[in-house]
Amino acid sequence: MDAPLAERLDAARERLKTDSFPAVGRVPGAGELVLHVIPGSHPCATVEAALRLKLVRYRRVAQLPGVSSLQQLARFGSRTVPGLRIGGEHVVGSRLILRALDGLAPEPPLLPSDPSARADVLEAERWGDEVLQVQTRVIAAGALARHPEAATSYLEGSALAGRLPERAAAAYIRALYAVAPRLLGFSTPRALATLSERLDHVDALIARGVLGGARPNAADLQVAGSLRLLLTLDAHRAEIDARPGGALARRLIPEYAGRLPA
Ligand SMILES: N[C@@H](CCC(=O)N[C@@H](CS)C(=O)NCC(=O)O)C(=O)O
Repeated sequence: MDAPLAERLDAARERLKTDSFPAVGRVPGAGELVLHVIPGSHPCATVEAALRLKLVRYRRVAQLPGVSSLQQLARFGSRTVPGLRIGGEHVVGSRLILRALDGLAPEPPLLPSDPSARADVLEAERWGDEVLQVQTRVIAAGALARHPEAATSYLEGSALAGRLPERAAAAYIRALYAVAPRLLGFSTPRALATLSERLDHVDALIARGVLGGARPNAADLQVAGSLRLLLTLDAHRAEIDARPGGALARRLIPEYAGRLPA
């Protein structure tokens, strides 16, 4: 690995540490890029959009929710996806992966060079991860618990498509999402009650020029992942499509498998 790349990645990790960023990661070397995802996962969609933007080739490993947590613990030492393997090195967490990608493939950069614009984008990205992403997960999990039969629609186009009988998949998802929200302390009603406020915040960030510029940044991608997942929910599609945030999400992530009835 060349020195400037190692330095950039070290600097990224230091900054994320002081931001008390929860994910873990190791500085990647060179080699094949393998992205571990759960089909339908919004932070995974964020990372895939970044890889597309940078024209970086990667191999995608699709994992089932639930089982994925154990696979990730074993492979990455951390439960969640997205996880990116670069040669023998591992990076977990959408924000940390985007920092690593900027180190590996600097063009186009996902953070502005102007310090004040950069600070705004990093703060919007943090909010997109810690607030909007979490809330989107709660809303989508609640909808899946009510409509487990729709779960296989999220597998379309992935290596898992057609590999699970529909009824078995529905029973598995029903059981998983009956316990997961409680284990993780999810409250779907609370998440739904403040969704419009969150969408207003996205639109305000677009109006301020932090999001939605001609050159997509890390916060655009983080927010787009969540809004794009919400656009697959019949209950929220119209409200989001009527907003600038909806257009941004569709521009950055044109395709997103899956559909959940209202
Ligand atoms: N903020 C993290 C969150 C990742 C996350 O929670 N991913 C979910 C899928 S959307 C997951 O892997 N959940 C499995 C688990 O919590 O065990 C990121 O952006 O990478």
